[in-house]
Amino acid sequence: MTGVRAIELRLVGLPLVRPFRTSFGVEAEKLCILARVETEDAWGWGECVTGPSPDFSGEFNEGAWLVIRDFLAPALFAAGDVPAEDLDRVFGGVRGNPMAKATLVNAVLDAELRAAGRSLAAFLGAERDRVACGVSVGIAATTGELLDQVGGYLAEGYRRIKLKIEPGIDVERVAAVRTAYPDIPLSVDANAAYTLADVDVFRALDANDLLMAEQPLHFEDLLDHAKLQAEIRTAICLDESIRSAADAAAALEIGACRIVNIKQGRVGGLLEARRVHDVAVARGAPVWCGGMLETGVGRAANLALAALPGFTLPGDTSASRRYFADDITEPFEMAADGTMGVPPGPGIGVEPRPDRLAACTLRVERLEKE
Ligand code: SMG
Ligand code: MG
Repeated sequence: MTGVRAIELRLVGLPLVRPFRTSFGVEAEKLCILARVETEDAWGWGECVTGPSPDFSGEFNEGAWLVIRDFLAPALFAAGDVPAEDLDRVFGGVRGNPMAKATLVNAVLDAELRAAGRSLAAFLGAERDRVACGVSVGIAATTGELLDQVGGYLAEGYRRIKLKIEPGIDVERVAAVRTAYPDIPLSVDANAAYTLADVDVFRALDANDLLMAEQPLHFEDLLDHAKLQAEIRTAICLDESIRSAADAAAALEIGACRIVNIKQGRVGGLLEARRVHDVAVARGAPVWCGGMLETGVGRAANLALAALPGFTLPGDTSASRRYFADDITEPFEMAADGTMGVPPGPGIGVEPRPDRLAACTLRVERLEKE
């Protein structure tokens, strides 16, 4: 491949079909950055998983835009003809900012694979052409509403239900869903809303035969997670705490979790995501593919990743329509058996539809190699 000669950054906005409430806030609209890199041979797409505010992580859209424009893009242009595998080194002078880095790593990888006519799934080492899908259910206004939503998703075929929880909206809600559906694979996600003082909440949740409790405590506190894991039967899964393969190794080593949620955007891109997978597999820990309400661009990348052999649990790889009435790409649809096909085409296998891209774009900036 030849080097990247231009990058088009684009802020896009899409309404969500229903507001998504987590322990840190409510989102009614999807706002994110899409990057398109151009080389002599091809172009490639990357979606940034940041949102409008630094809540899920310290990164956010406007910050990521500046990090890409002022630091990562100049480094990429200066690097010349380098494969995506070398971008860790190229971006090594920029600390942190894995979500901004992932945007370009994934876009360059997509361009490389399109030029080579190879699918992302094949490149990553996928062993399946369909993946099992779960769904993440936001905090509902009432238990009745929650049960309605869960019932609807189960009727669509979702193979695992994840309930968002927060202090005060937890044990009773989860028990109500478990009572209504005694046999479904069920998990909870706290998005770091609890402390060790809440151990009794997690002991009570133990009665619900949960697959896992995701990110119960502070995102920087592996030790407290290890202490909590020692006190409860339910497996802890870490999400926000895992920003790299090194984090995953540390967390598994000290018993801070037994399961890892892999979000390629959170760990700096698809290549580091594969390393997180490898670390977990080597330690016998199951992994699954997380989601950040991605448009079809990011969803396609997630599906390829979720097809790796260590992804043994259903991911937050839901159908486009769980979030968007009209996605930017052709919509991803889930079959009635709760599985979704992995795109077989070159690179991520999909691209934004020009009319939808134009309709969703709020701002564009073109960066060119001098
Ligand atoms: O893409 O279906 C999805 C979202 C799944 O719950 C989901 N993601 O903590 O795992 C998580 C949340 C973070 C999203 S809020 C920005
Ligand atoms: Mg999570």
